[in-house]
Amino acid sequence: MRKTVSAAQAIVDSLIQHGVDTIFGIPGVHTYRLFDALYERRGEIRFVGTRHEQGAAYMAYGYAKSTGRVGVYTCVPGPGVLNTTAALCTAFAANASVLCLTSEIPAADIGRGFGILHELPDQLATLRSLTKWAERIDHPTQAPQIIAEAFQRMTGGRPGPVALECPWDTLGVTALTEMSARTGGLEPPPVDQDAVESAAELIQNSKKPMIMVGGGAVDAAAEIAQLADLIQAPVTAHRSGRGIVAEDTPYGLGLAAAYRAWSDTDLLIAIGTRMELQYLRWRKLPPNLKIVRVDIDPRELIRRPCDVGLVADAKMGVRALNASLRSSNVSRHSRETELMSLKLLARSEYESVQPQVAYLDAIREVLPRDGFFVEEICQVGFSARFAFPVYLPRTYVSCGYQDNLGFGFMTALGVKLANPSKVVISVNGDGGFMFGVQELATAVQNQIKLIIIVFNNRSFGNVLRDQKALFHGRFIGERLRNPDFVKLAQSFGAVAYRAENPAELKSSLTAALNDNGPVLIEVPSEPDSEVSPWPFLHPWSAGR
Ligand SMILES: Cc1ncc(C[n+]2csc(CCOP(=O)(O)OP(=O)(O)O)c2C)c(N)n1
Repeated sequence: MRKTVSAAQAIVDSLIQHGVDTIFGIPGVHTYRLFDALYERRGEIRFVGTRHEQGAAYMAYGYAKSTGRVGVYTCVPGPGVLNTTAALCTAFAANASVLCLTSEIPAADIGRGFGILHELPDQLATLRSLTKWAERIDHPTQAPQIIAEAFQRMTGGRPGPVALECPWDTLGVTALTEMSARTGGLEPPPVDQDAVESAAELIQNSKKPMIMVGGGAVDAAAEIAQLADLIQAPVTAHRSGRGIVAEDTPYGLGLAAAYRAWSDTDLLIAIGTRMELQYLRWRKLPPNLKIVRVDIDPRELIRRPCDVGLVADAKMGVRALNASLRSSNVSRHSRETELMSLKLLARSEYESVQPQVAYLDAIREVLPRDGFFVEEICQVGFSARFAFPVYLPRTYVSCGYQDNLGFGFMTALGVKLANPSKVVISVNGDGGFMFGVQELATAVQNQIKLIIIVFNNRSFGNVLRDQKALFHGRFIGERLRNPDFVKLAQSFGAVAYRAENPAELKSSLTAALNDNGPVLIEVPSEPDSEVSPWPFLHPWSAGR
């Protein structure tokens, strides 16, 4: 359909055509036209205003990461864009389809250094260095096609963030525009049957295979469960792949239990994962280990070579592998008893990581199976990576390898907005929570029923412990003087509780399920009162 529209109208129309129902952000003079176009379509696309651009970008990240759909935010150019870069690099790290929609100085002035409001030397180059793809929309007639391409790039192949900028004046330029653009995802690569047969052969020759799944495998849960059953292999994950196989079933192995099986493993089947856990954390590869990889991103097979590499969508690749194994009647003895006892052994080992494990148990008892847990860079968050069982794909939301302090609370708001009928719990340290504390206002204003736990040890606890252990107590920059978190949350208009121990946390969480709007629960403790979770995350450095 052709219409005379402004670039701003064409952009908003294209977003709606691609199914976008929510956009996070903050307006400014460069984007007024865009906001006016959003106002015209306010019945079809919801705008959620935030108190800082980083909040908008993290919310878009949480929206994308928890659903697999595209999360969209908008901000002014220059400082506005730069305020979102930690979230953009997180989206890149964790393969999330996030669209950054921004503006520019007037088109004819770009790159000329006049010193115009919010000017950067080369914003497009900056955005290109942080995303999978970035482009400028120079005219309304280009908007539908460029947005279609943006969606294709965000969701096709390995997902990732994309940025688009449309200059301040261009947003208001009108032209007769073809509104329907060619859309559609990228075709997945064809599955190479020869590679499938070679992988199947390695699998048949293995005695103790292990399957490692990452974020690239979240949509292949059924196929992976079949593979695990066929070859009696445990399935483990580090962060984004958690819950693909439920961790309360014999074959879903948390990383602490999986580490116990690692030295005997003779074949690693890595599906949609960088294998960061094995290469950077476990480090020591078992002698004679063979590796089969299934990955849609061919560059992965170059980064970390393997014995057989299958460039494929996880679902299609594993389905082909299963068919090949079935046709050769592979059959294995059950490893259920062995795997269940590994789980018990691991639990008895990490039981010592207190009080985090007791708090995580309390959260798990209250959070429904399909509820979301958003971790943080804090003692409870780190411990959750091995001590908080996950049951469904996408329900454990992490920031991938960036480990950027403060991402959690803001991300969790986006998770809750995208999954309004599900319970969402965000765990935070006092340090990380204060990175996004202003978004309590967004939570209250939009009645976002998120449960926020703040574990307040009055310190950057991880730094404190490191300085004590590695620098003989030469403490610097580790102590935090905090507000009263309960009063602070109440002053924003949120419900707030204080819980002094795991039992109190459990009852506060139970109460929170029935409260309206956001709830903050503060859990106070003394500095340096947590047992280190690191021996379970970096066992090589702890000599394990
Ligand atoms: C963006 C960013 N800044 C700094 C750090 C370094 N860092 C890692 S953990 C940590 C302390 C976290 O403190 P808090 O949130 O209070 O959690 P705790 O460790 O006390 O449980 C810091 C400063 C980081 N990972 N990311």
